Parts: sequence; structure tokens; C-alpha cells
Amino acid sequence: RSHPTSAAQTEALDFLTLYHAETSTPGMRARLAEVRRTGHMHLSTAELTHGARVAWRNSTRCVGRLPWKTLDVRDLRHVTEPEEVFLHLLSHLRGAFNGGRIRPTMSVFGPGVRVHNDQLIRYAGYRQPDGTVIGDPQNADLTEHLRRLGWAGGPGTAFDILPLAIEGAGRVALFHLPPDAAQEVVITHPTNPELSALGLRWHALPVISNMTLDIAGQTFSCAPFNGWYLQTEIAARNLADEERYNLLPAVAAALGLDSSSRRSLWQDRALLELNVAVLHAFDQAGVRIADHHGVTAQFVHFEEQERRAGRAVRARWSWLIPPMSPATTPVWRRSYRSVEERPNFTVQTPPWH
Ligand code: HEM
Ligand code: NRG
Repeated sequence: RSHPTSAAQTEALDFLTLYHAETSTPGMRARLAEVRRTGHMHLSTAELTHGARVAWRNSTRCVGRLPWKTLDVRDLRHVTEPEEVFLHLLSHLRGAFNGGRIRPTMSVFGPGVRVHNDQLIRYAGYRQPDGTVIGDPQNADLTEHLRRLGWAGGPGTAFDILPLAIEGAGRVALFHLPPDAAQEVVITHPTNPELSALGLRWHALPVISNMTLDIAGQTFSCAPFNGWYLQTEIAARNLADEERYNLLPAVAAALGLDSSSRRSLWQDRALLELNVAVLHAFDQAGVRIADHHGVTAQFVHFEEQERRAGRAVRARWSWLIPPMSPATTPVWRRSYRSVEERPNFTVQTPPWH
């Protein structure tokens, strides 16, 4: 006989229906009956894999969703000890980097596991007595949290890679990334040696590690994932924002621009050349990176593909438009409904809150 259906069970049955319909896997009736009869469900690796891909497909803030079916999912739900988690994160980083031919990858760990860092590769932000920050100001709270957990601090450059705080089996432990796992690209400009001499760099992989994956009513608190960067993320925000690296004045000086009048548009010129430099440097290094014209054109293809599959595309327009020249991209003239569907990801509250 069947148990009464709870909200969690409805989620489970809905997901199994979607899984069998979208993957043409036989045996749906038996699987649904089994879950109804036993009242719980263990996701198979195939179900977990499809669920993770659909979570990416449903990510309303992601403009890079066209290749959602190619996500490589590593089923590590049996792994809960921090030392073991770390070793698997190293193999994730190496396999995803893949010599620069980046592979979208996700690792799903067992219950109770959590990474305190919001991304696997992040730069320290050291608060100074005068209120300024050396490094990435966005990571100042994380940096202080890691210090409280026992980290002695790094050499003090603007680009010190932070250790990882991994929680699992009821403990928190710190781990240091070897250079080959935390690949970086030195930012050079194709024609301006002064800009190249600024000593800028960025990490090759964005590996988001502070989002909970929700599939079929089950949550996975450690499921770090990566694709490749879009150059505006690095050049128009991380290096340019006043409350991040705030480098537009230094870039303008390197370009010899007159920054005494805002109406010379020196900020816009500096921004443009910094974006040119990031694309040039990643291309030279053979590390995959998207540009905002290509990725938005791909997003339009994604919309067409989804329409052909009979699905509605949900999106947040304000996240899809790039932070430079947005009106030159096809997304500018389109509009979207921002409904959150499941499977999906949700942001965790930082452990120091
Ligand atoms: C957000 C691009 C792969 C899930 C974003 C954003 C960009 C982007 C530009 C906005 C980030 C921001 O404004 O801070 C890309 C590109 C990818 C890619 C070029 C290359 C393959 C992925 C993958 C996943 C994913 C593999 C998950 C499996 C998300 C999510 C967000 C997001 C959940 C929202 C993050 C947040 O709330 O901070 N993506 N993405 N993306 N992407 Fe993607
Ligand atoms: N803006 C953030 C990264 C957010 C996600 N972006 C991606 N995701 N490209 C930054 O570090 O600049 N991805 O999975 O590829």
C-alpha cells in the first residue's frame, strides 16, 4: 500500500517523472511505485547527473547555459572526511582545467560536508589599520575567518591564494592548494606594455563552492561546480569595481589617458582596454574564456533549443546583460520571466554569520 504523499515525496515523484521523460529511460512506473511504497528514494548516479544538469539549465542568473548537457558530474556522495574531500577537490580542479580546455564539472559530496570559501580559488583581502585592503576586498571577511581558524596568513601580495576551509565529519580543517591546482593567467595587453607591467593576474577557473544543490527534495551542501569565465566578470567587475581591485585609475595611467575630466571618458576607455587585455591573455595562455558578444548569442541559441524542447526559459535579465556595452548584445532587447524552478542551486549563508 502507499504512504500519504508529503511535500518531499511530491518533489521526488516530480523529479523522477522529469528524469524519465527527458532521458527516455524506461521503468518510470516501477520507479514511481517503489518510491510511493517505501516512502523514500536513493538517487542513482544517472538521476543525480541529470538533476545537476537541469539545476544548471534552471539557473536564472546564468548566461552560459547552452552547454548544460555537457556537465561532468562526479558522484562522491560516499565522501565525508575533510582530507578525502580535499583530495577529490584537487582532482576536480586538475580535470576541469584540463590544460586550459576547461570542462564544466561538478563534484557532489556526502552529508555534512561544506566548504567555507565561496569559490575554491580566491585571493586574500587583508584589512589594513587605515581601512584600506590589500588584495580582494570582497574576500576580507573570508580571510579573517580563515585566520581565526588558524591560518598564519600569506606573503601579503594583492593575489595571495587562500587556503580552503573544509567542514566534514563534524570537523573543520584547512588545506593549501598547490600551484598546479590553482591555475592563473597573467594579464597582458596585446599592444600596451605599460598595462602588461601592472602585474595583474586572475585565476583560470571560477569554481563556486557556496551553493546548495537541490534535486528531488534532497539537498547537497557541498557540490562545487565550474564552467569557464566570461571576460567581463574579471575585467569589468573584479578588477574594475571601486569596492574590488579598483584598477581603472592605474589602467588609465598606463594608457596615458587624461583622467582629470570625466568627460574624456577615461574610465570607459580604461575599461575597454582592460577587457581587451583579459581576453588576449587568456587566449595567449590557451585557457578558455567567453566574451560577452559570443555568450549572449549562445544564450539566444539556448532559448531556441529550449523552445523546441517545449520548455520555458526562466532568467533574470539584470544578471544576463553584461556590465559593459549591454545594448550591443541581443539579450538587451529581450525580456524574461524570473521564476525559480527545481532542480536548482541556492546560496548558503557564510559560516561566520
Ligand atoms: C552565474 C557564465 C557555467 C551556474 C553566472 C554568471 C555568468 C555565468 C556571467 C553571472 C555571474 C555574476 O554576475 O557574478 C557562465 C559561463 C559558463 C557557466 C560562461 C561556462 C560554461 C555554469 C555552470 C553552472 C552555472 C557549469 C552550474 C552547474 C550558475 C549559477 C549562477 C551563475 C548558479 C548564479 C551565481 C550566483 O548567484 O552568484 N554564470 N556560467 N554556470 N551560473 Fe554560470
Ligand atoms: N562572477 C564570479 C563568478 C560567478 C560565476 N561565473 C561563472 N560560473 N562563469 C567571479 O568570480 O567573477 N561558472 O560556473 O563558469
